[in-house]
Amino acid sequence: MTQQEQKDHGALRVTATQAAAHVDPARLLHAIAALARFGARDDGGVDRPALSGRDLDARRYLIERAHALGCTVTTDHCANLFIRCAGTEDLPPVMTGSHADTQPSGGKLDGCYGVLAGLECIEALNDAGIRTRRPLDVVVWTNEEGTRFQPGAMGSSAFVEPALIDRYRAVSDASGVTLADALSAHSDAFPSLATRNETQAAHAFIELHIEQGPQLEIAGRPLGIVSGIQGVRWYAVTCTGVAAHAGTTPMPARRDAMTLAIDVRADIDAFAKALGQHDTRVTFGRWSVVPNSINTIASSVTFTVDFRHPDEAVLAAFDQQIAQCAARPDVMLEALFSHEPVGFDAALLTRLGEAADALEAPTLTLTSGAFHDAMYLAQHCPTAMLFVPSRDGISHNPLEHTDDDHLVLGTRALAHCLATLCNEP
Ligand code: HGY
Ligand code: MN
Ligand code: MN
Repeated sequence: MTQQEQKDHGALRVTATQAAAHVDPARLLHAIAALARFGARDDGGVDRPALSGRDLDARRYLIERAHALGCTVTTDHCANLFIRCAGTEDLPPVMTGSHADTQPSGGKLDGCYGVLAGLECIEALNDAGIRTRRPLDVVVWTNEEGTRFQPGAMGSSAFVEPALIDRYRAVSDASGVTLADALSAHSDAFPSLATRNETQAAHAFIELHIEQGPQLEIAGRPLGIVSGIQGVRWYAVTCTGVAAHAGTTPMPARRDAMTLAIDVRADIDAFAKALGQHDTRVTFGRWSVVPNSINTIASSVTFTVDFRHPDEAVLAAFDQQIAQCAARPDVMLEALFSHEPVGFDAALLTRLGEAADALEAPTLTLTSGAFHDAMYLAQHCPTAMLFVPSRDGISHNPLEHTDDDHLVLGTRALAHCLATLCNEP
């Protein structure tokens, strides 16, 4: 390194350290509690479906907070929110952020923590009087969870592959509301939001998220450097039978859709575990039964399959086997979502490691079991993720919890990394 480069490098580190030091724990924790009020459940969890009224209220809170920070807010064709802290130069932005929609019985942190930590980093930069060269965008990606509208990660995927939006707009939720309806309700709620007109790819995307698993806690490490995300497959299986009276219909005369569904589920469970061995994650999370009456034999049963694995070949074999398994009378298979395993950018992982070192925080390098918007952003620009521990590895559950000092440490590491990236040439 030349003398000047060494001087610049030193100045960058000082700025990054100052940004990290100005993260305000009370302000961060207050924001987490405030956002959790939108869709708060009695059991301490959060139920905030994507683009629901509660989600629009939460977005209003985030937009108001962004404007109070001196940021501009724009949106796009999938209602992603881009909260921009201006840079001193017209350079491609650094992006951070996550999602604000939750599971029906979700926690306060999944996605929300990454959005609020991003806003906290902007506030810390302001408090430290730091103006960065590059703009910093904190993004709220729409419908990451995919529970209201399938597939998941709609906002980030429609950002990197704009043509997807046409298919997405036709998707409807359980009550028949289409994404197109929900998007126009969003435009009606925020008529003055300008459309993002950024043409250049971002300089980098860093997503801070809770691990949602037990690895960091078991290893006793407060920060996780996430090297990649395992692959995912979502399917819906519909089994058809004939509705009939539960009391009068002899067993041999029945065509019970539930009996067929339980049989198909057992086959899928068996080959998923055989294919993926120890790394298999297979879940049959949502069931819908028609007519769903205690004394009528089911005429139709639809259940979902969520399969995850780090190996692309296993995922491809699963696709083949589930198609074979469904090729039988009265069974219909629908593919809902598919993403291959993703590896993150090595240089960004180094930056995250430097941030952790600067904060003297031990780290663990791991692969994410959950998918995240970062899996799509990796197509758009250099991308990486940072994790903090989840107590007992619990998530997608009102008991989801991360210790305050870990939440603060993760935000300080994010601030350090963003300040560095935003001042890179
Ligand atoms: O399902 C997932 O992995 C994410 O939490 N939505
Ligand atoms: Mn998430
Ligand atoms: Mn989630």
